[in-house]
Amino acid sequence: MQISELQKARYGYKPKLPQALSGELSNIKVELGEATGAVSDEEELRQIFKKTFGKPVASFSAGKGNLTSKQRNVGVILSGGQAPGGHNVIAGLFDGLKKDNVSSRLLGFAGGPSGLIENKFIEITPDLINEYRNTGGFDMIGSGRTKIETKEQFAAALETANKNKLDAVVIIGGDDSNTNAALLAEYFEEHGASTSVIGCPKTIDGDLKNSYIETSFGFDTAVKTYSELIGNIMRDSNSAKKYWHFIRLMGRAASHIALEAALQTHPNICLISEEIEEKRISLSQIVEQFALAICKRAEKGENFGVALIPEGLVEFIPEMKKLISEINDIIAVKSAEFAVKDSFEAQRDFLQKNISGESFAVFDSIPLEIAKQLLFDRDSHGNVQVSRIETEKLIIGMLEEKLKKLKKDGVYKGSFSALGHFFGYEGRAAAPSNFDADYCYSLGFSAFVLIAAGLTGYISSVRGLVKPAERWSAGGIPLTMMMNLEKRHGAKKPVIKKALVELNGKPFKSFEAARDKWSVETSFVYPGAIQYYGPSVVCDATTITLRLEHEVK
Ligand code: FBP
Repeated sequence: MQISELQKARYGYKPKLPQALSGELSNIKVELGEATGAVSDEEELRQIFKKTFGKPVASFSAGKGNLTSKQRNVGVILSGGQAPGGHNVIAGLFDGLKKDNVSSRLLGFAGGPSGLIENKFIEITPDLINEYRNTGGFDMIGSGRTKIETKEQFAAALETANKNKLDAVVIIGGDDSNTNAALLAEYFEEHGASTSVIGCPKTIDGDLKNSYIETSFGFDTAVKTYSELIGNIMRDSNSAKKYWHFIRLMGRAASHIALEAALQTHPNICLISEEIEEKRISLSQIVEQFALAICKRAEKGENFGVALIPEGLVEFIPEMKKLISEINDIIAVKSAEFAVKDSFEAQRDFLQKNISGESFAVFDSIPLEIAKQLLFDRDSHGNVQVSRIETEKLIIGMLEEKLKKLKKDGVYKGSFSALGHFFGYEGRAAAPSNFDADYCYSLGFSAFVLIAAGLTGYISSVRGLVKPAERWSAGGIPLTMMMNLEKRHGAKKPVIKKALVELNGKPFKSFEAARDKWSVETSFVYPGAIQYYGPSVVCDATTITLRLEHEVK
């Protein structure tokens, strides 16, 4: 592998740790608080998690230490989509383990949770970890979306843990993977295993957050990368003054990425899926909103602009949501029958017979390419893969029709040339910002401290993130504390509650207050590339979302 000069320089970056974790291990004191509850459905959850429900919140401080020091074998798993900083979580965990006992071993399970089930791993050595410090991607050990759900899979995971004499398994993942971590912790306890399970909050989508998890790692870097690209497009658009750019941004369900990118760059339009759902705005109303802004700008002679569209939008537009849910259900129930429909026409006939007339009319009204994308393979949870649905093209197509009509009616006199973009994968594996490099390293180190404190069923929690890293506070919270019951495939299941954009939260309110101005005036901001070296105010800044949600005035 050829290594760039920047990457070589980044190998030398020393991630910052909260003060409580930066001294001798013998000076780390773990304190346990009161017993905890859950988001809701406490009684049912208590029955499901008989051994692990209700544990106390753990916090770390500098003082007379109470960690157990010994040689340990620990396994680590990267689960789900890539997020910048994953390698630093592993580095923090590795350094904690080795600082305690150089003979401790860290096994990286290959390709996600399936590595644990199939006992496939590589041992993480000092040379290997040094090659990946402060780098993006998950390529050191790979990732995957396998869910540990069958009895056989749980038993195989236990067998791997026993065979390798694992003291702990650390699962680095999003809401689903951490739900899985909670179930695994319970299973290990139930079977008298001496392996603990610790989670770490990962996902660029930013939807794994609550009062103890201020942000998931990777969000900061991914959104800064997208904002740089959006800013570049804005500058191009403002130079040539001839294109409207429609940019779809990743975020499978929540619109946190689109909202933060809007706060960073001030686009003419940014849709927020949660608002579309709450106000029950239809697809044609969305197109009307777009057309209005385009007409107003055209009146000022500005036939260009930039619009941001969250990836998950289609599932939040009421009529599309209904259509997708009916398609998901019928494909799940009649999977064998659907699988043999080998042409779009055959699939369309199948839908006509099996979904409501209302939803079929919606299906038939959308452009053919998009209709085909709605029928692509489902993910492992039976959901449509929104990253493969080109919503920006859907909106551009409908807008072209609408503007043609408005022109005919003499309402619109401008010219409309549109370009579509999708920013997703290019931000997920970016080299972590200083914030993510520090945050991830601290999360990994905290995971080690939770293990050394003999805890299981916890997620690593680092807080106070708008302060300098040295003043962050670290600890762990019980995974069950973030849970409730939700309906999945017809049955109620314990899950970690997804944090969507709150319409009364400060980030949305701040966007709402500015968006009318942005829609007509050219108010673009060009954030530029992530800076690793230079003044702290530039290099260590967090996201605007974090600042608005947590900054103490
Ligand atoms: P995680 O929730 O696993 O972090 O992944 C999120 C995400 O990056 C979404 O933004 C996107 O919709 C999805 O992954 C794409 O999935 P895949 O990697 O399977 O194409």
